[in-house]
Amino acid sequence: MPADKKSLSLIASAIKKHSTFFVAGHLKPDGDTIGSALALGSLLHRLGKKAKLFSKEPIPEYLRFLPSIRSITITPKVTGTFDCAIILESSALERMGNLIDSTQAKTFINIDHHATSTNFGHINYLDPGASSSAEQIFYLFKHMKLPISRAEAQNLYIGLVTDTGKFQHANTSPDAMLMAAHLIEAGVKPFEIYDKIYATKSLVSLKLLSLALSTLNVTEEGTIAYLEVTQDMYRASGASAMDTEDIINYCMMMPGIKIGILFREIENSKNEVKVSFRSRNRHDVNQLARLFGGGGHKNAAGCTVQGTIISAKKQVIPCAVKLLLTGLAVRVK
Ligand SMILES: [Mn+2]
Repeated sequence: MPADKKSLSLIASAIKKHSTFFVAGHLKPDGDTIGSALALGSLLHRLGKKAKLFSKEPIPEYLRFLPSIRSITITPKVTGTFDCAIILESSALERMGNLIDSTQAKTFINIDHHATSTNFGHINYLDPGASSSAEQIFYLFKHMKLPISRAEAQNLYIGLVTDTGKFQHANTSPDAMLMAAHLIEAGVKPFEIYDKIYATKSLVSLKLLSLALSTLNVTEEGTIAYLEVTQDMYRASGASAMDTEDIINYCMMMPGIKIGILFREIENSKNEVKVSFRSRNRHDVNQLARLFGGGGHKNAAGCTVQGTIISAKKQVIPCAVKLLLTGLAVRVK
């Protein structure tokens, strides 16, 4: 077990010592934040603790099948005080949505596997080498010598499988795979989880995807792929803007593609185009999006461009070509 034994011992003694607990993960909750919170909540309940789980933002549809999902209270603000607050994968209290402030718990425990984590807690269990916060909670179970129930294993597995991109991302370590083996032994059925999380597309969203893919194109050098979604496609498929989320990822499925771009007409205007970017490695599409008044992260960003899709393409694609050639995001006339 590679985990940081010192932090785990501190957490275990804090859990033993205290009786009321606040547990929450980050805004825009994902499989890892929710799965880890549920497994941790269950650990605390089994030890006879009063633990309350919170999220500022609603649970995404694909996670609502989880058996104990209703134990998470969705609320903009939590009142009252707790002996101990355990915050999962949040770089600071703001990332958790400031559900409570630093006066509302005696002890703050910060559990995070991101490189961006900071030491805001009284106890900080930070492990950028862990695949997921679920992996960290898994080590807490092991450290406290608690056998993992089937429901707990399922929640931890959701965190592991979603954060590793179904065991495909760079964080898929030998330890992550060993953890998966333990969870399967504890009763997880990977094919059931796959169906619940990934076999969830609607017919209309797949019809929209087929229309969008028919516009897929690459630039001459074969390094930029782009496609579009128009109002006509929404009408023909019956889908809506909500169904466009994954479409851009298809750009990145071809070898040699460094930047992917989705041009999307806004549902009620033909004169405004949402542009989403994806990129690989050092190619910084955040800079590209900022050229057009948008932003995001190095490898995923977006902006809105006035005009038609044709004019948006004329403005944006040459800038993307230039970025790849020079590393600079500049307007190209
Ligand atoms: Mn995570």
